[in-house]
Amino acid sequence: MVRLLFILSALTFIFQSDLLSLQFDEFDTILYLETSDESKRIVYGDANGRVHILEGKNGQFQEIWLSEYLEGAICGLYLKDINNDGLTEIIVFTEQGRIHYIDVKDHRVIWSNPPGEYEHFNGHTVINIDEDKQPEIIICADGYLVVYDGRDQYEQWRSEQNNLAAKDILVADVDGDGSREIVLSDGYVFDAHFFDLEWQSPKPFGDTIDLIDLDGDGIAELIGQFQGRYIRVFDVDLRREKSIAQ
Ligand SMILES: [Ca+2]
Ligand SMILES: [Ca+2]
Ligand SMILES: [Ca+2]
Ligand SMILES: [Ca+2]
Repeated sequence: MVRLLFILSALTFIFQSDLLSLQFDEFDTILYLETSDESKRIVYGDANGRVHILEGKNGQFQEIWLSEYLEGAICGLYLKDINNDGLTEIIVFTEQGRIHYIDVKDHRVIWSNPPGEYEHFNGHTVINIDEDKQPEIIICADGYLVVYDGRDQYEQWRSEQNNLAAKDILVADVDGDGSREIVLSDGYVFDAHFFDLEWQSPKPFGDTIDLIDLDGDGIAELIGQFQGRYIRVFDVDLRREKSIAQ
């Protein structure tokens, strides 16, 4: 455990060299926007259902745009070319099951999913997992794991399980077999291509999850954090929590 803490504090130190992006990485609803000129832009979503864009010059930030009410507390923001047209969009998730795409340049809402399509969103990620070039929206919605096409905007798969409550989702090859898995923080591991359930851990992985190869065997360990502090480490390839004695 001492070794783990040492490694984690060393990582924190390295990340601090890029303090601004570290701070934003910690939050699901704050983004740093690159601009072509000297200005810096920050996008954040608040608990009252609005997205704000701030612009900073010479170290001072002021709000240059405020969205309409987007129906539910903002629970996720991503910056991606979601519709594969060569331009980046801001993708917004709200707790009440709404998805909105906002144009980065003129701040128009260019698409929203229908009201009532979903009631509640939990964890989410946006990543390309299949053969079509646009990213997929992978989301824990109303207890299901849902894969939603980013460009054509339809539900392309949903899990049989209807009791999923993942607060965090990641997509990576977590067992070293060369193909990626969708990992849910509440302990489920699905194949990212065929969507088979590969493993259901008897314990949840954490509230938030990440990957670090702690033992240097070339396979990343899954790190789960609870309540912002307590850590569990899992070897997904061995389908067990990493034992302290090893
Ligand atoms: Ca686009
Ligand atoms: Ca795709
Ligand atoms: Ca794998
Ligand atoms: Ca490892």
